[in-house]
Amino acid sequence: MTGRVAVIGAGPSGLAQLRAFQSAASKGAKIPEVVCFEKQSDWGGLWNYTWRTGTDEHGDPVHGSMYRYLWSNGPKECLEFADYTFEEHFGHPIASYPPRAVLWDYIKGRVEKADVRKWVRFNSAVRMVTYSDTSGKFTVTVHDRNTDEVYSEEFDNVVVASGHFSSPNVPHFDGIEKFAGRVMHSHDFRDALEFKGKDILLIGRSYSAEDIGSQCYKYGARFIANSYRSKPMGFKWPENWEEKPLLMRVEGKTCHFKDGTSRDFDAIIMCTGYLHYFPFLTEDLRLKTANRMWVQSLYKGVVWEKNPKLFYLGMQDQFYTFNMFDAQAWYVRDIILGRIKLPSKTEMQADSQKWADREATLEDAEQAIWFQGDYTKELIEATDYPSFDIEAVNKTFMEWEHHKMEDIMGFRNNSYRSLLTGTMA
Ligand code: FAD
Ligand code: NA7
Repeated sequence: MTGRVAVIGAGPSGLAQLRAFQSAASKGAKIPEVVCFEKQSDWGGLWNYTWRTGTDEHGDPVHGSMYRYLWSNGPKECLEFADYTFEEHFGHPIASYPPRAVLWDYIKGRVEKADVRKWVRFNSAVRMVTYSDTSGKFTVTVHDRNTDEVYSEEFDNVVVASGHFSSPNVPHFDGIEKFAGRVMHSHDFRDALEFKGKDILLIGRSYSAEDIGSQCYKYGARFIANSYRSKPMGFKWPENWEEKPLLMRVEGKTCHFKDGTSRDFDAIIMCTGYLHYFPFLTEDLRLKTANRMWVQSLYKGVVWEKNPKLFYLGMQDQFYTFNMFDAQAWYVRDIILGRIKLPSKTEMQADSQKWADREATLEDAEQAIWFQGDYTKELIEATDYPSFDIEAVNKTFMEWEHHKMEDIMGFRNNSYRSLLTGTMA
C-alpha cells in the first residue's frame, strides 16, 4: 500500500496508532508511510511530566497537566494493553495503582519494542491542517521548533491524537480578580507542598478536585473545601474537608457560597476541566465538543463524518483509556488499510445517533462504564487487536468505585487481578 498518514501527537493515543500500523506490518501487511508529529521533545503525552507551567521552552502553551506525584487514579488492570502486559514489561507483578513515572515507562516499553520512534518527528508542532477537494489530500504545516523552520507536506490521511486535557476551562466568579490569595487552574498544579498549612478552595467535583484535594490533604493543607455546581462528590471526607455548593462571589479572601455560607481561603484552585481545542484545524475539519462520553460527528467515535479521511483518537471523556485508544487506533488503521469499509454518511450518522441516544440515558458512573466498555468491545471485535474480557474490566471498575466510596483516602491500597495474565497485583 502506498500513501502517507500524519499522526498528530505522540501521547498514548498517537502511540497506539503507530503500534497498530507496526503490528500490521510485522504480520506482512503493506502499510502507508506514517509520520507522527510531536510538539514536545519526548513521547508519552501527558505522562511525560513537565515542571513547566504557562509557556514551554519554545513559547507554546505547556501541554502537560500532570503533577509530580500523580498516581494512577484507576486500577492499572483496567487500562492494560492487550498486546503488551504489565508482566511482560516489568517481569513481575506490580501494584494496581502505579505512580505516573511507572505508567510512562510501561507506555514507552511497548513502542520501544515495536521500534517506531523513527516515525516520530519531535519538537514538531502542527500549526495548520487544510484539505483540498481538488487533490483529495491534506496539507500539514509544521513548525520544527529545533530549527525554527515552518514547512508543509501532503498526506492522504490525518489522525488527530493531540489530547483534550491541556487547554484549561477557566470560569469567572464575581470578585475573583481581587482575591487576596493565589488563583490557579489544575493544569498548572505541580506539587502540593506550597499548600501545607493553608486553607484551599477547589472549584469542581470531578477527578482533579478529588485528587488534587487529596494530595493537598496528605501534604498537610489545614482546611479543604470543594465547590460543586451540580452535586457533591459524596465521599467520606476527612474532618477538615467540606463540600460546598457553587461559589457565588469573592471579597478579599472571603468566598461566599450559594447556600449563604462563607469562609476565608488562602488559595483557589479551579478544577474546572478542559476545552477541546484544535487551533491547527480549519473549520471544516475541527471537532467541537464538550467533555462527554459520546462525541458527536465521529462515526464509531473516531471517523470525522464530514470527511472520513480524517480521524480523531481519544476525544471522549474517559473511564477506559489506553486499551480504548488501542481499540480506536486498530479500527482507524483497518479503515486506512481498506480492511474495514465505511458505510454511507447517512448510515454513519444513524449509527452515531444510536450511541448518542444511549449516552442521553446514562445516569451514573456505573452505566457510563458499561457504555464505554460496550463501545470498546465493538471496536475490538472488528479488528485483530487481541480480545480480552471487557465485562471483567467493567467489574474491576465497579470494585474501584466501591473502594473509593469506602475509603477515599485509602482506595489505592487495594489490588486487583490482571484480566490478561490472571496475576494478582
Ligand atoms: P495526551 O496524553 O494529551 O497526548 C497528546 C500529545 O499530542 C501530547 O504529547 C502533545 O504534546 C501532542 N500535541 C498536542 N498538540 C500538538 C500539535 N499541535 N502538534 C504536535 N503535537 C501536539 N488516564 C488514566 O488512564 N489514568 C490516570 O491516572 C490518568 N490521570 C490523569 C491525570 C490528569 C491530571 C489528566 C489531565 C489526565 C489523566 N488521565 C489518566 C487521562 C489521560 O487523558 C490519558 O491517560 C492519556 O494521556 C490521553 O492520551 P492522548 O494521547 O489522547 O493525549
Ligand atoms: P472534568 O472531569 O471535565 O471535570 C470538570 C469539573 O469542573 C466538573 O466537576 C464540572 O462540574 C466542573 N466545572 C466546570 N465548569 C464549572 C463552572 N463554571 N463552575 C463550577 N464547576 C465547573 O475535569 P477534571 O480536570 O476533573 O478531569 C480531567 C481528567 O483528568 C480526567 O479524565 C482524569 O483522568 C484526570 P459538573 O460536574 O459538570 O457539575
